[in-house]
Amino acid sequence: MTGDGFLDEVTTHLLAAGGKRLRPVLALATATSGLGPASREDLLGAVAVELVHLASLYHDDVMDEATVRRNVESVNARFGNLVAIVAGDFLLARSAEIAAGLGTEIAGLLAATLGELCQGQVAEVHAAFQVTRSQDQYSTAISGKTASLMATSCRIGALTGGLSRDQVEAFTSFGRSFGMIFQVRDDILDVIGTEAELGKPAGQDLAEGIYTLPVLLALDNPEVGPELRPLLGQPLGQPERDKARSIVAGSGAIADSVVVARRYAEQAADAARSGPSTQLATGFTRLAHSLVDDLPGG
Ligand code: GRG
Repeated sequence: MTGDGFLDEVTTHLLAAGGKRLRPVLALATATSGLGPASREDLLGAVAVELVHLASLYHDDVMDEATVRRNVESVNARFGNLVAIVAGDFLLARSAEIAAGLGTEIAGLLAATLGELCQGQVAEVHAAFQVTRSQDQYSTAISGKTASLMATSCRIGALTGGLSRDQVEAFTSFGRSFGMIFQVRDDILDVIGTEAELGKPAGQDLAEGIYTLPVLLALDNPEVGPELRPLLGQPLGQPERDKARSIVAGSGAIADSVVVARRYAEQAADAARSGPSTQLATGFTRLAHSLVDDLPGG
């Protein structure tokens, strides 16, 4: 709390709305091998990563002109863009302050991750409406905008938990692969999910010109690419969005994207196995596979 009632209201708006708290869970599970108890340092590391995530949601919703986040009105919709941006900055400042108290390695790591988030986000914006976006460009962008903070969450947990250097590297690698699965899954669901399941309109990425893995795979497919390509490259109205979604969904691109997600899940499981605890390896492996298993053909 800041002592300023308005700033407190804005900065706690999304916190109070919930969220899965996935990044702190990764940090704390890594730090404690899922066995607890967590130390004060473990908890502060977990808070620092969630605050960076939260700040990124504040800024992302301004960029996307979002109206809903975590099933409540988004911060920009409720308080305006200017307040949302500065409140996001405030959350980042709080995270940096906490990280500084955890030492220079963690403070430097979080600052570098913030840079990666921005690079990933800029790469995505830059590629908007480009039907020539490559799968490598896609992977680099999602590694920055999503997987980097998951990797750092595990790494910070490994550091505060006092794991060996080899284990720090192994869990960082687990977090990176886990983040890749998470984003590929999200991108698959954007094509095949319903508004009720997603909590946001389906096909939103397609409509906004963000061509993700399933779309890029469909574009590369000689059977459906020629039908899909002319629809893309511009903002889509509802009928075109539905048509593009159904072309991608009916093309085999979803199954091929699930294969990619499964490959990341195997990498994640390999990394988790090098940790100090079989219990954590089992838990993390299940978590990674659970993101793939309920996808079609997963
Ligand atoms: C100011 C930190 C900062 C970054 C600026 C805006 C930006 C650059 C990056 C955007 C990064 C972003 C929002 C990526 C998407 C990550 C993602 C998968 C969000 C959803 O995560 P969940 O499902 O959300 O874990 P909950 O609500 O459960 O916490």
